[in-house]
Amino acid sequence: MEQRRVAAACTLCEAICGIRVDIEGQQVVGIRGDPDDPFSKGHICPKATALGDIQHDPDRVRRPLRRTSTGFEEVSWSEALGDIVARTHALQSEHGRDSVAAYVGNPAVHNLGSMLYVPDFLRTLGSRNTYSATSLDQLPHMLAAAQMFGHPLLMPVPDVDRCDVMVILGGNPVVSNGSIMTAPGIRGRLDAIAARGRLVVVDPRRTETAARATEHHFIRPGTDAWLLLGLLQVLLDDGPDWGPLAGHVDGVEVLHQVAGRVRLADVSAHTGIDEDTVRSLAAALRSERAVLYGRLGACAQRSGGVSGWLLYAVNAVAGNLDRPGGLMFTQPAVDPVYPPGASRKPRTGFARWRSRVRGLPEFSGELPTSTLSDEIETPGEGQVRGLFVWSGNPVLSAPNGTRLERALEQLELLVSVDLYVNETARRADYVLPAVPPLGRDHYDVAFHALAVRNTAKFVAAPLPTPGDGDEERHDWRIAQELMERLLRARGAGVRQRLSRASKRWLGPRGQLRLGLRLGPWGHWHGLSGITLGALRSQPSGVDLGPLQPCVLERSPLQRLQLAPPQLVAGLDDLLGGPAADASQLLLIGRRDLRSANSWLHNAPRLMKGKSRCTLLVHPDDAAARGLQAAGEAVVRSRVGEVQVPVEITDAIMPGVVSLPHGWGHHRSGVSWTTAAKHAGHSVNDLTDDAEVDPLSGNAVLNGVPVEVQAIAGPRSMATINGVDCRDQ
Ligand SMILES: Nc1nc2c(c(=O)[nH]1)N[C@H]1C(S)=C(S)[C@@H](COP(=O)(O)OP(=O)(O)OC[C@H]3O[C@@H](n4cnc5c(=O)[nH]c(N)nc54)[C@H](O)[C@@H]3O)O[C@H]1N2
Ligand SMILES: Nc1nc2c(c(=O)[nH]1)N[C@H]1C(S)=C(S)[C@@H](COP(=O)(O)OP(=O)(O)OC[C@H]3O[C@@H](n4cnc5c(=O)[nH]c(N)nc54)[C@H](O)[C@@H]3O)O[C@H]1N2
Ligand code: SF4
Ligand SMILES: [Mo]
Repeated sequence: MEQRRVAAACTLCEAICGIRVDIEGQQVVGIRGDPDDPFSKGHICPKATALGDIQHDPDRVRRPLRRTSTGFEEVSWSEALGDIVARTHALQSEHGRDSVAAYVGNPAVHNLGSMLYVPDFLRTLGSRNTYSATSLDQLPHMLAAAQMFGHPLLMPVPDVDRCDVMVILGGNPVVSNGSIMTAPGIRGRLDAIAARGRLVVVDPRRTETAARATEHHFIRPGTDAWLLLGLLQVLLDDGPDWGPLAGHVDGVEVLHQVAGRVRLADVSAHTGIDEDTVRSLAAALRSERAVLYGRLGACAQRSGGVSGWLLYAVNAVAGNLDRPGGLMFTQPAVDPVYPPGASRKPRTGFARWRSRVRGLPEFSGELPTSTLSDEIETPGEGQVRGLFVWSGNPVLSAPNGTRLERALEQLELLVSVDLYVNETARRADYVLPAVPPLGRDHYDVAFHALAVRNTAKFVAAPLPTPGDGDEERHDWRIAQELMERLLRARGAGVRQRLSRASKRWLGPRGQLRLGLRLGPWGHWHGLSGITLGALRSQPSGVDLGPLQPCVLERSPLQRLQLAPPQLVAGLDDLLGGPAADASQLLLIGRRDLRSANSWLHNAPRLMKGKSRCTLLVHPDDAAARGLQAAGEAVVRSRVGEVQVPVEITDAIMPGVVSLPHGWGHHRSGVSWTTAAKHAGHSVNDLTDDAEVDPLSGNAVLNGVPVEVQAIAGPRSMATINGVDCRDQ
C-alpha cells in the first residue's frame, strides 16, 4: 500500500512539537520528530507516538451514545442533538439560564475548532454556571495578567533562550514540557541555562528539573507568596530598576507598603527557606538577564492568587519585565488577546458576581470548579440541573471528585463531548464523540501566544475527517450545531440566527485566515505578511524571531498596574492566617512524562513498566509511621481516603508526600480498557473542594493536609470510599 509522510503538530501538551506522520492507507504506521520545524527542531517526547494509538483506539467512542436503563446505546446525531437541545431549552425555560452549566476541560485549549467555537456556544447557553480547568490551574496567572496588564491572556513568558539566571517556582518543565512557556525541547534549553549561568528550582520535591539545576531549595507547600514577599522586600530595599518601563508603572508606593508588612524571619519560618537564601535569590534576580518563573505548584495552592500577582511584580521590580532575558510578552500571528473586531478595552473584570452557594468570585465569566458540586446539590433558584462537559474529566481532575461523581447522578441532563467514555462521561445521558487530534487541522491559537519565540504553524489534518456523517464530528461543528438549534428552540430572530450561522460558513480555516490577516504579522507587513496560504506552503512552521519588548504596545492599559487593589486585598488573608503546623503532613501533586492529566492511560505503549501512581514519602516520615518500601499505605484527608503503594525517597521534603493526579480508572462503565488495567487511585479523592485560594477561588491541589498510615500484613483489598479499586 502506498505510504505518505505528512508534517503535523503534536497537540498533547503545550510544547506543540512538529512531527512527521507516516500513513499507509488510513493507518498511522509511524510518528517521529520533524527536524525541519524551526521551533522544535525534531524534538518530541514519548507521548507523540500515542497520537496514532488514539486515532485507532477501538475503545474510542465513534457514534453518539445515549444512556438507557442497561447502559449506552448508539443513536443518530440528529436524535442526540435534538433531544439534548429540547431538554436544555426546557430546563432553562423553567428554571432560568443558570440551571444548565458547562465545564470545559483542558484539551479544548489544544484544539483550534474548540478555541474558536465553544465560547460562542457558552455565550448562547448564557449561564453564569460556567466552569473550566482554568480554576484548577492557571487562574491566578490570568487574574494577575488581567489586572496588571489589562487582559487575562497577556501572560508573560520567560525568555529561556536568553536568560542567564532562571528561578523556577513550582514548575517541573522537564516532565511537563513547560507550561505558560511553550518551548519544545525545554530540557536542552534549561541545560543551556545551567551551563551558562544559574538555574534554581524551588520545589517541595527534588524534581527531574531540580536534578538538572545548579541549585534546589525545598519550600513548604502553600507558602510561595511568603517567599515572594521576601524577595520583593530585598529587591525594593536595593531600589528598583525600571528600564524602559520607568514612568509607565503605577503602584510602586503600595508595593513598598506591602513589602514592609513582613519580616524575613517570618518568611523563613513559613517557607522553610533561610534568610540568606532569600537574599541570594533576590541578588540573582538582579542580574542583567534573569527571570523568575512560577507555575502550577505556585498557583494551585492556598496562596496562589497572591503568588500569581507577586511573581509578575517581583520580575518588574528586579527590572526583568519586558526585557530580553527576562519575562516577556509574545506577538502571536493570530492574536487571542485582540481577535479580529475585538476592542482594545481593558479586560480586568473580577468578582463582578459571585457563586450562589459559597459566594466565590467570578473571573472571566467563570466560577471556580471547586464549587460545582455545591451548585448541583444545593436546592433553590439557580440550582444546576443540567451540565455539558466538554473535553473534561472533572471526576478525576477536580477536588473531591467522589463528591462530584455523586452530585452528577442528581442531574436531569449530563452531556459529555469527548473521545472516550471517561470517569465523568460514564454518568452522562449522552456522549457525543469528537474527532481525535490527527483528524483535525491545527493552528495553535493559545500556545503560539505563550511561546518563548514568535512562531506560526498551520497543519492540515493528516487524516482528514469530514465529520458530517454518522461518526465523530469536529468539536467546532458540535458546538455550532448545538448553538444554532438552541437559538431555534428559543425562537431567536432571523438576524441573530444568521449572524451566529455565519461562522459555520467560515469554518475554522476561514476564521484563521481572517485572524492571520488582521493579526500583528498580517497585512501590516504588506506582501510579506503572513497568510494561511503562506503557512500552508511551509508546513513545518515559520520562525518570527525572538520575543521583543512590547508590553506598552500590547497592553490596553495606559499604565501597568503593579499593585491592583483587588489583589493587594488578598494579603490580609495570607498574613492573618495561622502559622503552619509543622507536624501536619502535606500532600502535593506530581506529573510523569507519559501521562497527560487523566486521559493518556489507554495507550498500551505508554503503560509499560511499574505503577506510576505511588505515594512519595521522606525516610523520616516513613520511619515515624512504620511505612515499608514497596508496602502500601492508607492516605486520609478531610474528604476521603485512598490506599496506595509507597515509595520512600529523600527527594521529597520531610513533612510532605506526593501523589500524581489523573488516576483512578477502576470505575465501571468507562470505555478505557487498558487504563482500567493500571487503574491507580485518584488524588482528587483526597483534595478538598471546601478549600480554595481565598483571593482567586482557584482550587487547592497542593498542600492538602493528610494522615498516612501503614497497612500491616500482606497487600489487602483496596477500597476507596467503599469502592473496590485495587490496581488490577
Ligand atoms: N490533584 C490535582 N488535580 C489536577 C491537577 C494537579 O496538578 N493535581 N492538574 C489540573 C490541571 S492543570 C488541569 S489542566 C486539569 C485537567 O482536567 P480536565 O481538563 O478536566 O481533564 P483531562 O484529564 O485533561 O481530560 C480531558 C478529556 O478530554 C478528552 N479529549 C481529549 N481531546 C479531546 C478533543 O479534542 N475533543 C474532545 N471533545 N475531547 C477530548 C479526553 O478523552 C479526556 O476524557 O486537571 C487538574 N487537576
Ligand atoms: N507529562 C505531562 N505533561 C503535562 C501534563 C501532564 O499531565 N503530564 N499536564 C499539562 C498541564 S494541563 C499543565 S497545567 C502543565 C503543568 O506544568 P507544571 O507547572 O510544570 O506542573 P507540574 O509538573 O505539576 O509541576 C508543579 C511542581 O510544583 C511543585 N509543587 C507542589 N506544591 C508546591 C508549592 O506549594 N510550592 C512550590 N514552589 N512548588 C510546589 C511540584 O512538586 C511540582 O514539581 O503540564 C502540562 N504537561
Ligand atoms: S513534548 Fe511530547 S506531548 Fe508535548 S507536544 Fe512535544 S511530543 Fe507532544
Ligand atoms: Mo493544566
